[in-house]
Order: sequence, then structure tokens, then C-alpha cells
Amino acid sequence: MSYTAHTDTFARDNLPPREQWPEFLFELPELKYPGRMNCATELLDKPVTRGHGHRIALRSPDDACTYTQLFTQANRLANVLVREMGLKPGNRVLLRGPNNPTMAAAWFAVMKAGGICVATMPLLRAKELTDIITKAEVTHALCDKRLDAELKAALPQCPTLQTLGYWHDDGPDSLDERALQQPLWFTNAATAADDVALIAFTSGTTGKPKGTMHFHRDVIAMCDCFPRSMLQVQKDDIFCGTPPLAFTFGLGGMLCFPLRYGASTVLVEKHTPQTLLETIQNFKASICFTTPIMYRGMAAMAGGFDISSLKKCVSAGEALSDATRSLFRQATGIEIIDGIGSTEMIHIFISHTPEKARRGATGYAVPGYRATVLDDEGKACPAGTVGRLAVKGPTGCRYLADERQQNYVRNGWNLTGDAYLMDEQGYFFYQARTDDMIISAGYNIAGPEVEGALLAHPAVAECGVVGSPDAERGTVVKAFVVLKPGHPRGPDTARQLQEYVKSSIAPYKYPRVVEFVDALPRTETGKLQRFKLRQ
Ligand code: 3UK
Repeated sequence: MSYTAHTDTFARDNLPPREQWPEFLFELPELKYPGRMNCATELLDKPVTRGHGHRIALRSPDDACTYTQLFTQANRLANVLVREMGLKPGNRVLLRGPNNPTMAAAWFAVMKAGGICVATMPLLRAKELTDIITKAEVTHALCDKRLDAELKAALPQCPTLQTLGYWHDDGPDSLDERALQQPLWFTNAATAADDVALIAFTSGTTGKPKGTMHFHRDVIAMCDCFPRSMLQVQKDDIFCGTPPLAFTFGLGGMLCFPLRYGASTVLVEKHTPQTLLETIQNFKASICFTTPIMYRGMAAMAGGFDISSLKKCVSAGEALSDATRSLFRQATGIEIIDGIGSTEMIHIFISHTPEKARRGATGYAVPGYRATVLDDEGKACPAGTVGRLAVKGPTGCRYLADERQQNYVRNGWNLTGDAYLMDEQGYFFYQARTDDMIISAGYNIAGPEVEGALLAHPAVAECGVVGSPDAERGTVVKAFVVLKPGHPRGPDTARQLQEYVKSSIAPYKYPRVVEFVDALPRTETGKLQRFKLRQ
């Protein structure tokens, strides 16, 4: 057995068997990591000891905090965890809070103490929390007092979870108060690079949640791949955006990436397109991470704000349609950087620089990763043929005790569940989730392509396209459409939209059924829940 700092070996004991792991690639020089590594040391302690401590790390509507202040607060909270809450390296710690500086400090405290972070989306309910706590055998929880109700409701069903602390709490037992009693220094756990640092539960739109395990080195590898090659982060960059820190998209974009490059990040608890624009204006933010639907909302009102500080915009979580890409470019002059990532891969593995954006393409493999498209037998598809997206690189899928490991990892490749095609230049074109391909009258139709066509129509605010059962054709293409204000619902508008789609993509793909709705069902991470539309 190789070295571990974990005295509680739950995570290692529940990794999938080695033969079910994906193949890992560490070909780039920056990915050759030492055997021992604590990601908090890399991201936080090292900048402080190297003289970067006086620079701002975190910004929020009511505060700013330097690297040294964040370091000190994380040390104090790590002391609370170890000295008062009895945390042993390898224990699982539930983290629950909106994006704010205490949440960030708490995340670092868990890393420093050698705990394993199990961060949960703010909107999760007691039932979902119970599933996660039970599956990961969570022993400790650090929670924002304002989000304690669902956690408290889950507790009677969660015998492993015995030790809790709350921040934003007025009582004398609050974490904030307890931290103040603790020393400013903490000796970080001497974790192995392959000790598990986090168990991220997938935001999957169906089925029981899956816990994906990521090592300390994976946290650093995600920082050393996508942002290094696609963003070229500078020390003066100011990050902002919407994804929760509990979602690995947000953990990277809202916290780890800025810190890895000595930059700063604005943490805001809740955003709308308007507040995100205000944040960019007020904080002079230069890099933004959010989802396609937010970029659409922002494009519509960007004219009313001074967002001249904004340089780079990253979109992930869902396919970015050409319509949204152009709307945003017309409104702001900025070419969005699309990127596909997944909780299993921890972050983005196919993307592009703004200069290399291509219509309809997610991009090319991020340096450090290899990507291909495979057929049902696992053989590489020729260029231009739709198949299953497969990737490998320095990070990859290891589910916590889950049979679905064998669906995601085959022959060393991570299969993301997406249907893609690759062209001769190595650009990847998203089609649909593999199980979202609509087969109608013998044709294969990708819902997102029809959505993209509809989104280009001036009356359409949002839309979702799925297959709907039909006596004659088996399945027909059905569009759920949210109209922009001022456009009447009714058969005339429906017909206009149908004609519009027929004129922009192959006519057989047009939605035979159009239903107007007030809103579309979405996950907390902004993903359209197509299975709900199908019901
Ligand atoms: C879909 C995309 C087309 C795709 C994520 C960036 O979304 C993230 O993780 P999840 O586990 O979902 C993964 C699935 O979402 N998807 C994500 N990005 C794109 N489809 N174009 C895109 N640009 O189906 C993928 O398999 O919630 C994204 C970073 C970290 C993440 N965890």
C-alpha cells in the first residue's frame, strides 16, 4: 500500500478497483507532480510565503480579503476542525453555504486538515442531503446558519454525522467566534498527491447521485490545464461569475483558478444577469464564468452597464448555441470561450481561445487531455461521424463505490455520455446527450441543434426540444418555448417558429409540436432538465 496521510481510509477503501480506473496522462512538464502534495499549500500557503500575501484574494459585496487574511482564517478554522471537532485526516466534511468568503476559507480549512470535502448545492433538500451524507459516510459538517433547516431535517437519518459547526451564527458557539480563539498557524496535513481531497456529487439530471472522488493533485491539475492554455490569467485579473463552489465548475472558476495565478475573485451569493453585470461594473471584473442562459440574459441588457473591464468570458455546463454566442458578441464585443467539463473529469477538457472560436464547435482538446469520438464497439469514428465523446488526461472518473463506474470508464477512456463529432482539424461539435438524441421517422435529430435554430429567432427567450411520443411516427420533435415579452402565444407564432427552423436547418428537424411555457425546468447548475420536458 502506498503512502497516505489518511488515518481514516474510507475513501481509499472505496475507490473503484484499479482495472476500472481511467488511464491518466501526465505528459506536460507542468503536470509532473511530487508524491506528496496538499492543494491548500499550493494554492494558499505558497503565495503567502512567496511574498504575495498583501494582494487581494477574495472580494465580496461587503468585504475584501488578502491572501494572508484568507490564509489566517483558513488556519484558524482548520484548528477548530482538528482541536475542537476532532477531525482526523480522511474524515468527510460536509460543506454547505452560498459563494462567500467564509465558504472559501472553510474549504481551505478542510484541505489543510487533510479532511475530504463534500460540498453541497445550497438548494438541496433533506432527502438529497441524506443520500449524500449516507453514501460518503460524512462525519462533520460546516454550514452557513441560513442554510441549516434542510441539514437539521436530515440529521435524524444520518447517524455518521455527529459534529457540526455553523457560521453566520450569532451564538457563542459560532464558527466565526470559535475561530477567533484559535492560533493563526496550522501545519497542513502531509497528504499524498493521490489522497482524496474531495467527493463531488454529480448534478446529474436523473438517477441517484454519484460521488466522484478527486485527489489533491487533481485540484492542481485542473488549474494547470484549462486556465493555463485558454485563459492566460494575469495577477491583476478579477474573476466573477455564478457557479456554486459546491459545483466543480465553480470550485475551479470562482476559487482555485484565480488563486493558482495570484489573481482575485468576487464571491456573490446569488446572481441574476443584472447583478452579474453590476458586479462586473462595480468590481471592474475581467474574467467571467457562467452558463449560456446567463450570457443570453446579459446580452439583452449589457448596453446599460460599463463593463469595459471585462476581457474573457467562459461558458460551460450546457451547449452554447451560435445564436447566444453572436448575441453576446454583438452586445459586448467579446467572443465567449466555450468549454465542456464534467464533475467526473473535475473541470473543462475541450475548449478554445477566443481567437480560435469556431461556429458550432465546443473547441479542441485542452493541452494535457486527449479526446476522440468512439462508435458503439469502442472503435474510433472517422472525422465527421457522430459517436460517443471519449477523453483521457491528468484527471478522470473514480466513483465512490458505484457500479456505474463501468459505464463511464471503458478501456481507459472516460465516456461523458455526450454525442459528438470531430472534424479533420480536431474540433469537437456537440450534438446532444447520448440519451437525448431524438429518433423520429428514422432520422437522428439532436435536440440542442433545433434549440440553437429556435434561439436565433427574435421572439424566443429560451427553449427546450425533446422527443415526444406520436402514434404515427413513434416520436416527433417537440419544442417548449418561452417567448420574449410582447410576442403573442398562439398558432401563428408557432407556425412562424416552425418555418424559421425549416429555413435554417434541415427541414425534417423542425418541431412538429410547439408548446409555449412560462419557464423551463432547470437544475441549480443551470442545466435544462430534458427528462422533465419528456414527462
Ligand atoms: C454537459 C456541456 C455541451 C455535458 C462542468 C465545466 O457541467 C459540468 O459538469 P456536470 O457533471 O455535467 C457534465 C455534462 O454537462 N456540458 C457541460 N459543458 C458543456 N455540453 N457544451 C458544453 N460546453 O453533457 C457534460 O457531459 O454537471 C462543466 C466544468 C466543471 C463541470 N463540472
